[in-house]
Amino acid sequence: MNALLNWDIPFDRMERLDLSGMEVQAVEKEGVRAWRLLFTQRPRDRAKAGPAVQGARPLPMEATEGLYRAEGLPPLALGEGRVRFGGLTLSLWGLPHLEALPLLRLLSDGVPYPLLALRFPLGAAHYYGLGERTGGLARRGGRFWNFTMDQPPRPGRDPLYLASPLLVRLEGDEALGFLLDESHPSLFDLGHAHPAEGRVAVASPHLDFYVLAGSLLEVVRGLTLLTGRPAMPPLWALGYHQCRYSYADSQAVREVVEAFKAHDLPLEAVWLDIHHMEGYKVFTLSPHRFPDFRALSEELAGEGVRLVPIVDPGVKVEEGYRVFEEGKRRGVFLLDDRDELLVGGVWPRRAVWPDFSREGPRAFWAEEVRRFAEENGFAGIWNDMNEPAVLELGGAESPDKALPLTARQGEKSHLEARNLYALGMAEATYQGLAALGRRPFILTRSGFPGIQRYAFVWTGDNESRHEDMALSVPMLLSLGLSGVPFAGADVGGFGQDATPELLLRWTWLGALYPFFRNHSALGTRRQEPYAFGEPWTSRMREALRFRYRLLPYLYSLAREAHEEGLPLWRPLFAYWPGEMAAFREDEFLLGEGLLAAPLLHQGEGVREVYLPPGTWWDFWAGCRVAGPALEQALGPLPLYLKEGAAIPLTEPTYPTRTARWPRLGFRVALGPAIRGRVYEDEGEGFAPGAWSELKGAFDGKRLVLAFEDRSGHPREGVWAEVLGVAPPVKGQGVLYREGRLLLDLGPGEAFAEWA
Ligand code: MIG
Repeated sequence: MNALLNWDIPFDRMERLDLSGMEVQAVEKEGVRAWRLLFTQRPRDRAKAGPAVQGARPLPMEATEGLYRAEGLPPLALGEGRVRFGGLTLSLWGLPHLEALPLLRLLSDGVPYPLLALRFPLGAAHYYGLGERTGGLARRGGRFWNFTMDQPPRPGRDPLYLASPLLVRLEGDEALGFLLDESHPSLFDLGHAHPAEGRVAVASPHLDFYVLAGSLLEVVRGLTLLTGRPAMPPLWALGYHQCRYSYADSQAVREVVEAFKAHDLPLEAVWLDIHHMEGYKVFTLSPHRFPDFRALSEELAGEGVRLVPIVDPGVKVEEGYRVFEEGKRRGVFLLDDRDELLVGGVWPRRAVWPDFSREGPRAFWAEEVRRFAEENGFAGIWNDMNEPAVLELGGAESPDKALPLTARQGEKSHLEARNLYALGMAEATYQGLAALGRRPFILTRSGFPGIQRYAFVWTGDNESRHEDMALSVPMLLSLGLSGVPFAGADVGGFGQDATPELLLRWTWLGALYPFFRNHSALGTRRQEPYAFGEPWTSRMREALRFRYRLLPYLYSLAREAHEEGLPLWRPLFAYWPGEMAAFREDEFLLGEGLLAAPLLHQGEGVREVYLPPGTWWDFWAGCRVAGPALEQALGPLPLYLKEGAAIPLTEPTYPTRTARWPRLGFRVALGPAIRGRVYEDEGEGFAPGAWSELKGAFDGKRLVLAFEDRSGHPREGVWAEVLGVAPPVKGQGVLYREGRLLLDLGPGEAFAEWA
């Protein structure tokens, strides 16, 4: 283990620090307001900005006798060695130089306190966030490191690939958001060392901390806007993806594409794992396995199928290999503490790592990405091993598969810059892809707050087990609460052999993942949706087609994430914080209107579903349930619509072309006020799109619906569909068939009346 992570931070040997050195600022970004507390021990850090928060501007504030006020923010009080804000009391602590690990002493410029900490009473609050973690959503009682590490999500493991020093505290219906904007390794201890106390420690000479207040979703939205809005993905990113370690040659890729076609299964992209390269050299293609690459990608493009290659950061050390030679000449690679190239072992054996913390190396990488994608027709890039992970150093295994923390990244040490490695790599990759004039699509394993500006995240090497499928629910919810709305777990499981039952369940759940990709490891049983033959293939097709029906809704939620920073998946307690049962972690809301209760356990045919207060409509059967209630639901994917919700759906067509749906069908759940909306655009590129809106009302007898179409494109039909109602006695634009009421919204309005 890395000495740093294995070190029990000696909280009891810390000294309480006087807060006179603490700088308080009120800041604003895109309408979000927060207090910023900045403690620095080196004058140069006073000008510090970021790494996650960029472009926040100071707000005018008043400070009298330690009381700070700024418009739109609850006041903050600083005094008696404490900071008080919205019911929270923080104190500041420092670990004296001599008490710290030699490594920290070495790398912290001899400041008096190379490790700083905040402490606060946990109170009766719930704690959420901290990104990708195992063990569920609730963080209380645990301790969590922020140190990017190539560690698969297994029970009890921490940290994992992505660092996220971002926490949400929820008490009643009031939330506080905390963002520790420091890339140095940090620890959030939420009642582990002491049951009543929260401790945030960072191995850094400065501590930069943001706090904001609001409802849970306001705070999440605020944290996301502070760290940057999620990029708007192209439509195809939300379709179905097929991956394997590895589809190792042209033949294998063609077979997959043909099988999807033959079985009438939708497919957006085939992913190329490390075997596409020549000798594991990034930005190369094996001439033996892919002799006709351009022809292959053009042929697939004709079928609406894209290719996404893996690009790892480790660059092979080899004379005559352009990326290595050119990179070396331009000084882009990480250096060791003696200023020599840092060489380590990863797939290509001897490799070096670009220093993405600097502008020059990012520009170099962006250029490689642009060329590689352009020449070969790649639609996106998949970044793996970007913690960065190293398998061997100096003939031995490196602790935690990490590079030495003393390695140099320009002015910074790897200790400081490590957690930002994937963020810098994604930024560079984004620039490279953006140069092609399309919306960049990147998938990353590692990250830091802000990663959502550039990339989707997947949760790494899970296994083909029901437990791993179930774990993906709180993991994705937590990523969403931590500002990363676009995420997915490997559907079917990466390691171990999938069974058809597991794959089917996971494919239904995956149909709701913000990112939907089936992936499996070298040597495991094949698990494409057709791999198990009938009747499985047909059942998988149903799940995949459901995903495609849902695309207008998913795409609209993606737009909402982009515009407002709200996650696609939301825990029930975001809306019902006063309900105990809303804290369960095996259900979630997709947007605001659709509640999902996936079947997550082996052999389970029926499950219990908690429905919060209000009226709910079974999405499939159309029956009405009055909440709060515990329902027994049957598979394959229990879903409920909230009263008044109107969810835009379409007919499943693939390959996807544009996010303009000539045929739209809103699934409507009756309620006094009905609201739905759909966002449409080209699904690609940068031309503006439009929100169209459905509004209506139901008073128990009369249902009126109006559709305002702002899309500007021709429609073949816009319908609203209501399940579980009796035939109406009167109406306009209505059709009734087998318990389903259809209202034709083509003319703009329709109504139905019952006696
Ligand atoms: O150590 O590229 O998480 O998705 O297939 C294995 C091979 C390296 C780890 C990734 C996985 C990928 C695999 N990679």
